[in-house]
Amino acid sequence: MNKWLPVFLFFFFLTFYAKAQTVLINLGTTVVETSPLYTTSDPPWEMKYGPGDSLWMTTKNGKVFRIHPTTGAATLLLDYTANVYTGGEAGMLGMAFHPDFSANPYVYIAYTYPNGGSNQERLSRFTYTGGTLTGETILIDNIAANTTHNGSRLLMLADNTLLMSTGDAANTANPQNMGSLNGKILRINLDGSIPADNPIPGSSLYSFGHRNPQGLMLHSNGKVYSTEHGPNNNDEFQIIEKGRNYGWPNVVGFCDNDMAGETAFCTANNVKEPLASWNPAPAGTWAPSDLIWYAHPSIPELQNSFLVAFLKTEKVRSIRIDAAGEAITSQTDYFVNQWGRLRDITTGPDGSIYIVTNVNPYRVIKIRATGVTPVAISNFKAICNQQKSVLTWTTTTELNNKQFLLYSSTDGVKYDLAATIPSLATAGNSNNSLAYSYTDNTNLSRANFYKLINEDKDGRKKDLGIIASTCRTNDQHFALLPNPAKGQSKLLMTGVTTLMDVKVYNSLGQSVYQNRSNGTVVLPVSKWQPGIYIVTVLNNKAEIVYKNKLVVQ
Ligand SMILES: [Ca+2]
Ligand SMILES: [Ca+2]
Ligand SMILES: [Ca+2]
Repeated sequence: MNKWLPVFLFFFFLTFYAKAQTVLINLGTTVVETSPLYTTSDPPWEMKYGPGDSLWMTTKNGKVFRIHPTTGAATLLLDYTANVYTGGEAGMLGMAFHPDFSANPYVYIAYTYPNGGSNQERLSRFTYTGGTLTGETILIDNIAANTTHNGSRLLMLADNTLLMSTGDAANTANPQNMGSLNGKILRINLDGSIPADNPIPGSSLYSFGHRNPQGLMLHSNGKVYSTEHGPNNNDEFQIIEKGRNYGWPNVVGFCDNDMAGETAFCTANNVKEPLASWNPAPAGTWAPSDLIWYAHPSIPELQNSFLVAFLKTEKVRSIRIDAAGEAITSQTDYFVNQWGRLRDITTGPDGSIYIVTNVNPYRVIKIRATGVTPVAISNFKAICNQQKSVLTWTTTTELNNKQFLLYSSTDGVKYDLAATIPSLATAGNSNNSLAYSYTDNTNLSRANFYKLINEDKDGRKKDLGIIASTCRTNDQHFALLPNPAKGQSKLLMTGVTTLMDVKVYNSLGQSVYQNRSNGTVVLPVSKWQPGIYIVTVLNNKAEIVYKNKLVVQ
């Protein structure tokens, strides 16, 4: 059973801003500015917003950089390129910081290294001092490494223990083998010792049955969430619990027998199922890398959701969960095919989001909310010119705009579409003021109301306001109420001093009613067949001063 809710793919448009390479993207009600902060030929792997209000980044070839989150200035803190094994997906990978960094300036790093004829992975602690990382202390060693499936995400927990994910190192015998450190999530104290409350005394094993988890995050609800690469299907999003079996290689995704024997194995081993198991059609994987929880209000479209960066599908998925944090309520994709493969994602205290790409030249992309409204207008006005309403407005910005919908109403309550006015902006995008004018050719001798709505190219609509135009002849005002009418309708005349001829015609042009009045005329609608009638009022020069359709039901 596929448990996840439908995915809503949004198509985003771009427009180039004055600043080179800065791209504005309309997420709905929020326009974000995206710009490359840092570009490098060193392939980034882990990026975290960390101590010193900086971005800290490992690169697969064995370097650690600190990057200024505004200027993009980068400082090389560690060059371990001579010590790191970088075959395939291996290299310098996950990183975490001591929670009390000012007192204990420790940076924890997982990397793979050549060891005789084989390749292995370790977790080490470095000390940040004088702008460099020095004094390596090995905390866990001799984890099998391979060109694929090296896990290596690090996550600091609130109880000052550290989680490290390990992959199966392309050996499916590892994850269910309690004697192997591979295909696991490991948990240690910050000095490398084994926490007393680990599930197996004296062992760093925390959970097992993993294939290649490369996303780990701690939610404020206390739960640890993880993404994991599936084989050629069933990428997973799940909650990591102490001592649980996550099924690999006997189970992929849910315990649903899409691979033979899953339910029996799940029952026998108390397998923890994922919250989502992604199976793109017709077949394949999306390849999730790391994930964060985005709580900042500056981008409401993303606020209070997980953001997962994907490699193969080149997108960020926003995942919302229920109050208990145990079920997914919605999933929406953003930034699809915007920057190529995405290796990691992090966020800073001001709500900026940083993404590292997995395409050379590798880039750190900064995403932040702007004050820009997707479509903003000023000076929405209506005047009456020769009994016709002339509406004008000016756009101050247009992003992804398709058209304006102009609705008309005689009473300010019921509105009907009067016109669609296409955007004047090239491709719907403009940062210049554009002037719009529209004349309603309806002959008016009364007040009329107009509502303006903008519709963008993705079908999103935004109400831009309501305005009234007043067309009166000598301050005379006429109204038919109700209209449509059943049984009775009144013609109201105000400001009329001289007697007027009131004439009503049916749809064949035959006169059905005639009267002379300068006040209220009760029309004998109950005597008329249902249909459309024309009500006219003529002054003493036989000029039509009012003409309107009356619908009799
Ligand atoms: Ca990360
Ligand atoms: Ca699993
Ligand atoms: Ca399954």
